[in-house]
Amino acid sequence: MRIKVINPNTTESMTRTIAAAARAAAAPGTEILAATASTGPVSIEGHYDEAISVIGLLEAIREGEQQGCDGYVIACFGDPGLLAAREMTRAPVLGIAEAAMHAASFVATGFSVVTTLGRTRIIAEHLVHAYGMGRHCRRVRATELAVLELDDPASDARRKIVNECRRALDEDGSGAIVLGCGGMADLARELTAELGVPVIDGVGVAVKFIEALAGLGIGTSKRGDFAPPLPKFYTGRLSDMAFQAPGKPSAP
Ligand code: 2AL
Repeated sequence: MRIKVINPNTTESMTRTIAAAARAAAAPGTEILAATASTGPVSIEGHYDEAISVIGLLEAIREGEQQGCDGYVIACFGDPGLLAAREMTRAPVLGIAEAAMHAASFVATGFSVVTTLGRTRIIAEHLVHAYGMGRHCRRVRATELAVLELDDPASDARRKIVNECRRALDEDGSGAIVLGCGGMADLARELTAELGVPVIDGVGVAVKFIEALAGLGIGTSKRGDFAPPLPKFYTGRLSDMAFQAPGKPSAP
């Protein structure tokens, strides 16, 4: 099985962290293709960043369809472009926020999300509601760390994340923690041991969920809104983003 794990920001070192977490989770027969968005912001910390990052993400999905991928993981906690990506493929596509929240709901009656900036906390709160996770998520907490601080070994990021996780356990009544950034993917196992509760990274669980879905032959429905994008011309700078159904000749 071949799973493509896409970092929608353009920071290669963060893709390496994400790829290592994906490979650590993958079954022996699973090949992980790790990809970095070819265009867009170096970190995704708001709605504007997300909107621009989706172009590189969708290009990586398009390439993945040529690479014979059996599933895709969107490795940014805002799950940017998730629904658009699902239109492009029959393979399952999971975002790390939805995967981590669902996993947390299986192992605790309540969880807290520990994320980066206050503004991304608000985005994560939107996702909690979009995914129907309001009954399970006790609170979304911000560490006020910038995404690229997670990628800087000299930063104080780990200590700040651990402290926020401890506050979540003390104050929120949560039984599990969801790590709210792709750049935190390397912390899940050691923080689980340190804190004594499940600390969940969405990259690892998304890989396992894709293995389960694809292994059972379950793909993205092509009925309704996840049907392939309608054939049409796109104009201007993004004209080459017009969707080409597999096997169809290109437009003149
Ligand atoms: C993210 C993430 O996971 N990667 C990125 O660039 N921004 N989202 C976040 N909440 O920090």
